[in-house]
Amino acid sequence: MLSVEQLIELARQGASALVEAGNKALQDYKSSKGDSAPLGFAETIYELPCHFVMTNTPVKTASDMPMLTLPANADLPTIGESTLLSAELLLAIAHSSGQDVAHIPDKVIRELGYKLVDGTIPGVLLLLGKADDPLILVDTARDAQARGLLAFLCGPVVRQLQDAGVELGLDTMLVPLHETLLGTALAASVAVRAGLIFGGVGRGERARILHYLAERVNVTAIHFGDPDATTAAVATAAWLLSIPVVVDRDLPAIEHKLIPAVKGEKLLPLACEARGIKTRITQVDIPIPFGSAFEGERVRKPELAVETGNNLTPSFEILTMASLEELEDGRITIHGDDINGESIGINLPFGIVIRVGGNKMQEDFATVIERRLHDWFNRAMGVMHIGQRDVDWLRISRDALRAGFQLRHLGSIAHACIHADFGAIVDRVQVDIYTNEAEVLQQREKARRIYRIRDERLAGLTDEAVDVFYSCLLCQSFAPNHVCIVTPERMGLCGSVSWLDARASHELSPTGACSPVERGTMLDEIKGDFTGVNEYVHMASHGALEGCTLYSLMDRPMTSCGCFEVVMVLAPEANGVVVVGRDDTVDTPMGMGFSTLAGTVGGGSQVPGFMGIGKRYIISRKFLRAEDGILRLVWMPAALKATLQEGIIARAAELGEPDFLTKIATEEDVQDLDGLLAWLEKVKHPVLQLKPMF
Ligand code: SF4
Ligand code: NI
Ligand code: CU1
Repeated sequence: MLSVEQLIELARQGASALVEAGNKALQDYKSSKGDSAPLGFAETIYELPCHFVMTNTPVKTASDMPMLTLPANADLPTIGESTLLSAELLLAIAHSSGQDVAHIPDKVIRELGYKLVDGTIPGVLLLLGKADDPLILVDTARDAQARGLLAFLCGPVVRQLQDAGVELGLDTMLVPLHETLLGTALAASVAVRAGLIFGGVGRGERARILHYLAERVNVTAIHFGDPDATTAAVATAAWLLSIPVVVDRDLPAIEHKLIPAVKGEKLLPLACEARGIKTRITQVDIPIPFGSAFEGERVRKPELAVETGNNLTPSFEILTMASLEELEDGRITIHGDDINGESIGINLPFGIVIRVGGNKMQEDFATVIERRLHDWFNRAMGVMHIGQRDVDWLRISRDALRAGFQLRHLGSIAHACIHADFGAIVDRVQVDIYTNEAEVLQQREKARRIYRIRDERLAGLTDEAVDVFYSCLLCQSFAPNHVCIVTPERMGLCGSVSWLDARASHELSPTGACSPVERGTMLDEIKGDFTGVNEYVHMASHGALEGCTLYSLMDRPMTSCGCFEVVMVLAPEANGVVVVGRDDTVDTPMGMGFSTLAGTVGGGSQVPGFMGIGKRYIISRKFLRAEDGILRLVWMPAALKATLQEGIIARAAELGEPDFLTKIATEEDVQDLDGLLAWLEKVKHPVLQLKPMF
């Protein structure tokens, strides 16, 4: 067995070879492409992210990049850092030379943010090396999926999993990064950007990022196979970032760093335990794999066996509350035929009626639970669910069918998941599934009446109509001082937490992320300035903030953690605001796209003139109320405008501008700021008449 000293010596050799390779590649890149050739990764504003946060040297071009070094007497962290920076440089050069490098864009990290904070993704796993027995590797990967871990793969394991027929990609949460261990730098890049995007860490803040990673980012690693110099060097890089490495070889144990699994233990539980990652598996009695890792998976035409809805057949789903006496827990009834192994290529009418009861259950929570059906159904491998209510749409794959999956299993999924996630308020779950057209149509009429009643209730649910608002502090796990105040007319900036969600979440776990926030005394109605809110925000932000207003962009706006759906910024020259969403690929007239603008506002900071918001807030009556509401909107991407058009027309009409929609410029109308200003004149945009914003 290697001694610790021998391992460190090995790491030193590995790091030294990587440093040399990095420097040589940089030289070659400069001589072939020139000193001013661009160097870096696409779709990130953080250049070479590890380099960005570890050093103070901005890098845009090849000549900006300093030579890498490794002092002769380097200690472990220094060896790790040199390894990390060399690996990142090598990949950046490959990327800048046009090679395919699996770099993860900033916006994907923002998107993952909510899943990381709400525990859907409990941690990140690196699978490295080459497994002796591919079956053990497949088993580990499947286990990781069942636990909802986000797994990054580097080295021969990528090939091994592909050969075993395991589907890889972000959709399945098994993300191949590189065929060598260099890919570890791409995983590190994701981890450090969590700190840059959510944690408010800035360029060159080396000590802060290392502290942040140690405290807040749960990454663990498993290495398969014999270690060589590169492996040892990569391990030191992992340790620098507080990532423990579990190995399947007889190596010396180093506390919190190197954990040999030699007694036949399962690798994954060991790796999770080493980093304190708590995973929870919801046991569902169905014949196909089930886990949050499959949520993003698609069922495409060639694999399709059974389809419901999608305008081909009538379809609906609804969850209602019933009294305990009416319900028999776990009872699932199929009205009509269920599918079976023969049901290839059929379209089926489909309705699912779920009734739940419990002593703490409230009518309002029914919609909260109903909306989760989408996530839960998608967790079954080979089942794809889209939409909700009476525009829901299911696809079931041939593989799932062959494995014995039937519609009644959707009932099993709902039953198990409701108990697991809403056990504190729901005691009994009963499911009825309809597949014959007449009954589906009849039940759908009933469901539609309930949707209507719910919509009316929701429309009446204004900020003034409720006693309390709610906080959401989920994102504090990444953005320590961030506080969302969630009101009926302003949902959390991630777009996933409405006032009803927050209320249900408080009911489920009274000491959890959401608490009631009393208004206190009203200081300013238009701005939404309340003493109770201010006191709460001061306390919950650990004194970082004096408070925040609910409806103003300019005066103490709400903080932004980093997972916002849309960023809104002041365009001073235009006397208005511009919004751009995470999915929008277009640049604003100021020449900056979503990522660049988003980079100015993350980390739980309060920046007047910049704010992250939920998409639907744009069409709320409380949107920007202190600054004349939606009439301040001067530019937005065409796609976002199309999504929200009905709401925009309605809000603007209430403010006396029925034709307002056509006055908001998009990328199709203007290219730059001058173009925007000319446009505003041309369409007689209402901002021309409004008072200056500051
Ligand atoms: Fe994070 Fe706010 Fe969404 Fe809660 S509501 S998850 S704090 S963004
Ligand atoms: Ni039960
Ligand atoms: Cu967030």
